[in-house]
Amino acid sequence: MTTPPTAPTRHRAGRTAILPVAALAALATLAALATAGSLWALTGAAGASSRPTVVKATETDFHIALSKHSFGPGKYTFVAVNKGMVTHALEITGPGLSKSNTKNIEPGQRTKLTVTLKKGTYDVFCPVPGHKALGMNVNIRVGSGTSGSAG
Ligand SMILES: [Cu+2]
Repeated sequence: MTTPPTAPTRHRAGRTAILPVAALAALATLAALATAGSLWALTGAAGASSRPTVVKATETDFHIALSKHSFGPGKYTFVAVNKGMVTHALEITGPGLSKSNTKNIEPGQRTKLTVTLKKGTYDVFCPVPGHKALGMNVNIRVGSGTSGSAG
């Protein structure tokens, strides 16, 4: 007494079996294009989400002043501005960083340095010989979002 509800779909299944080879080739091309398109979209999205935070590092003789004091993990672009009378540069050392430094910055010039900071303590200093000892040295602590009290 019961009639199977899926009976009409059998006709469609029969038709797909006689699709020409050309149509199958077209489908394969479409699939390839779709894959390429989604990959492109993924890389595009990743690039937009990792826009670095800009931190100004003003260098004088012999001090470094940062425009930001509370750091969370992420990408940062340090803009080192030499407002002193002698040549300076900027170097950052810490977790995950190796040889992250700018070239020499002449008085009045500025240079950018983009780094990815992880949780931990970093050293921001001037690598010109002698300058770090003269006071061009700032330690920054990268926390997990909550900023502690500055000692
Ligand atoms: Cu210096």
